[in-house]
Amino acid sequence: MTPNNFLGLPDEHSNAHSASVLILPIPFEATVSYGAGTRHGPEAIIQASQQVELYDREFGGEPAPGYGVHTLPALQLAGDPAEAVDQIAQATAMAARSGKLVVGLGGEHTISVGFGRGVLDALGGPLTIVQIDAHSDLRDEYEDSSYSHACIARRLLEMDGIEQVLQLGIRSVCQEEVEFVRHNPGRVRVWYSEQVHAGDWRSEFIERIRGRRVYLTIDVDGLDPAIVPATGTPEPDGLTWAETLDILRTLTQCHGGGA
Ligand SMILES: [Mn+2]
Repeated sequence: MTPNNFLGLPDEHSNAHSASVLILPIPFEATVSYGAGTRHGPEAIIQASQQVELYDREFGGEPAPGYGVHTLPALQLAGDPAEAVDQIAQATAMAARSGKLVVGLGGEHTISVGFGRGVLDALGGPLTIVQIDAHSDLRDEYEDSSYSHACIARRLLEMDGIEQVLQLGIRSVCQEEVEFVRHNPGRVRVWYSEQVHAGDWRSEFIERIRGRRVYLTIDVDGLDPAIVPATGTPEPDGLTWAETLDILRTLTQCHGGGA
């Protein structure tokens, strides 16, 4: 029987002691505004991961068993977003203090506020956020909640130690967000989807991440809904799979460490 962990790895490649990657399932759902089901996300990703070939054509081998990937127990979260964000921050900080690479699986995008705070608590700043998303998430408040999934980049930018947020694949913004970006050019940089399609992001992106520690957050709606239809807030003209991999490759080749 396949072990029920990320990628379905046997104990020798998935025990907490020797693994160099930790998967933290964060099944949070409290502020979704349209389609629902984010609380089932982590378990669905783990189930699907067990169908993936371990052989990676790009690396010419099986990198995951080599690194060792340990799946932590799913967090049991409070329904109140502020309380849940505190719990996520504590669990992330504990995982990040191990020195291993920590990957959080959501859950709605609000989890990134707790995850970012946890990374800062464990490792300190300065930290750059790279956000792949259809939405800027820069509202101060949405549907009476400052912890809404629509506000996560704004909450992250308020934390001491968050140097800048770099957003790629954005298609949907409001007036308030456009003005916020215009007034904070040093701390927020947006590359809209058409700019990524045109290759218009690379040089400045590299310039902004070179040597910096990075927390990468991926909202699945950043990719085109033809690739990831199972999102609560689909927007047309998203990033292709190849563009997304190009961004991830560029990031891993240029940054200076992170989560
Ligand atoms: Mn989004």
